Amino acid sequence: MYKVNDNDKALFDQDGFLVVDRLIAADSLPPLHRAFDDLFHGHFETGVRPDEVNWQAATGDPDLTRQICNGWKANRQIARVVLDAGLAKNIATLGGWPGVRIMIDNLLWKPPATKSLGFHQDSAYLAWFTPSDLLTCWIALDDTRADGGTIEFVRGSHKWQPGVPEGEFHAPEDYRKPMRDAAAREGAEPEIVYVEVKAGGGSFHHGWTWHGSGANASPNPRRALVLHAMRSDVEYQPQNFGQGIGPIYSRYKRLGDNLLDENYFPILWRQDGYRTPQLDDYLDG
Ligand SMILES: O=C(O)CCC(=O)C(=O)O
Repeated sequence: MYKVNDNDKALFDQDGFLVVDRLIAADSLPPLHRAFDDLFHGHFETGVRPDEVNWQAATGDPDLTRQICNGWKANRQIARVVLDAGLAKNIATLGGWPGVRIMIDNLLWKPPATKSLGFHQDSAYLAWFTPSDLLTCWIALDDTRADGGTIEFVRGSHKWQPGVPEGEFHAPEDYRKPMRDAAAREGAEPEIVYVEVKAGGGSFHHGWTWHGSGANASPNPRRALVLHAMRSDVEYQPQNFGQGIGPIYSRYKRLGDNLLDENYFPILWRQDGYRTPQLDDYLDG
C-alpha cells in the first residue's frame, strides 16, 4: 500500500495537504459501504454507540450531510481502516511525530443534493489536549469530483495565523465565508484545490489547513472515511475542556492524571515499535 516518500513530505510541508491516488484496496470498498449502511441505520456491531451520532436513517434531515464520529468503536470494518499501523506510520512521517494516536474518526456521507460543510481549521477546536497538533487522512469511498462536493483545501493556508472556531459546520449559508475572511486578514488570495480521486484515494491535511466542501450537485453519493490523528505523547489540558469538542472527549479523562487512556485514544504506531496491545485482538473480533 501507499508509503510516504521525501517528495510527498516536502509537498505536504509546502501546501499543508497531499493528494494520494490510492490509500486503501478496491476490495475493501464494498464492506465499508455496508458498514456505512449499518451505522447510519443504528446497527452497532460491537454494541457500543459511537461518540457522536449526528444523523440516523429514521430521524436525520435529508438535506444534511450524514455524520458519525468514532464509528471504530461500533464497527470493526471501520476500525480496520482507521486503526491501521501502516496508515499511522505515514501520518507520523508526514508530521515528523514520534507516534500516532487516533483522536477520532469521522464518517461523512453526502448523498446527491445534500448541503455543504463549512470551511474551518481543525486545530481551532482542539485546545483540550496538548500539543494540539493534528493530521488528518481523508479517504474517499466514492469517486469524487468538484461538483460532487468533494473536500477542498486552500494551498499554503496552514501557514496563515491560527483562527478561532467560527461559523456552522453543517449547511452554512456561505460555506467559504470564514476562510475568505481569514484570507482577507492575511492579505492572501486563496487558491482552492479540490480532491478529485477515484474511490480508495484521498488526502492528508495539516491541522491548520483551511478546508471545507460544497453541496453535492452530482447524481452520485460522496462518502468519506476520515482519520483525525494526534501525536502519541499528548496530554489533556483540563483548563480548556469547555472549548471546541472538549466537552465530548474530556469525558474519558482519568481522575488522577492528564494522560489519555489508550482504551479510548489507542496508540496506532510509535517509532519504538509500541502499539496499544489490545488493538489487534479487537480488530480480529
Ligand atoms: O469531508 C468533508 O467535506 C470535510 C471533512 C473535514 O472537515 C475533515 O476531514 O477534517
